[in-house]
Amino acid sequence: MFTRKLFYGWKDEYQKDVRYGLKGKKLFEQKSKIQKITIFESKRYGKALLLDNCWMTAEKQEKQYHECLVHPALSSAEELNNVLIIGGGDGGSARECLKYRELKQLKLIEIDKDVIEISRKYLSGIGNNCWSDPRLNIQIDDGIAWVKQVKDNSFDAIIIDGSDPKGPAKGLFNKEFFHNCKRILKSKGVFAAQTESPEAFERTHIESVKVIREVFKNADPLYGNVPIYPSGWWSWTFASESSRRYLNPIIARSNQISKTCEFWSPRWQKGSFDAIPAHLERKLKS
Ligand code: SPD
Repeated sequence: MFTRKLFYGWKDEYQKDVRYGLKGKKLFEQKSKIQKITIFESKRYGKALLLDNCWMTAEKQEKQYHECLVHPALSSAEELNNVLIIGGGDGGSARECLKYRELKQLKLIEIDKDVIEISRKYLSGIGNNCWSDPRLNIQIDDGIAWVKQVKDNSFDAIIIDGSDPKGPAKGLFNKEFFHNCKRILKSKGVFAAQTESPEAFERTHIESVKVIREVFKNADPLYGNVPIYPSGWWSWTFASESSRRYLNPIIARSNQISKTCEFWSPRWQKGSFDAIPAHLERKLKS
């Protein structure tokens, strides 16, 4: 009786003998063709989205994730004519991309149409105006298969905003997929991917960065905090063929964008690329 009362109202993600939870109430749950989709209203971080019981995003901390995934890439790519997002059905990455006035076309490939519909209904503040922006073109498709048939040198930046490497997102972490991304990215373009927690999923993180480094001439991880994700410590990895251009935001662009951000700024980015813990630096070299 006591235990039931104590745990009532909590939603937890379980990973390796640790649980990461928020208090609140479930608003909606549905099984789509692809996965279980849950909307949970948390007391601390507002409405949140879970896929197969794993936290994906929450209204009051999504900027910590989306700004840090998108801006190192879009502030430094040579041009922004054509940008691609794989995943990102909640609209947060699209919203950040569409802040760039010079961006002409944004293609979003999402495997699960229900994630988009449910996010638009329950998490409308995350996608915000992105859904009605004429530059956004949405296609419901499996991004892993879709990239295989895209022509070489098609995109100026590619953002991989998928979920964790299991189920439908497993192939977003493999070498063949990264090779296709490199092939369809222009040589002065920038690739960005979420690469999991260096604490809760250290092995996956290290392996993902290493594989991206085997494929691209230049690639570096960036570390930040997303409190609802396992351990709260998260990573994104940026890559480019021409140089480590993602380290250097183009000033005219970053001045315009950083004013709109809560977390990302060129200064934050510089410090965070530099703040790589010693043990991770060693493991990434070995
Ligand atoms: N463990 C959660 C990893 C989720 C990364 N993508 C989230 C999608 C947010 N747009």
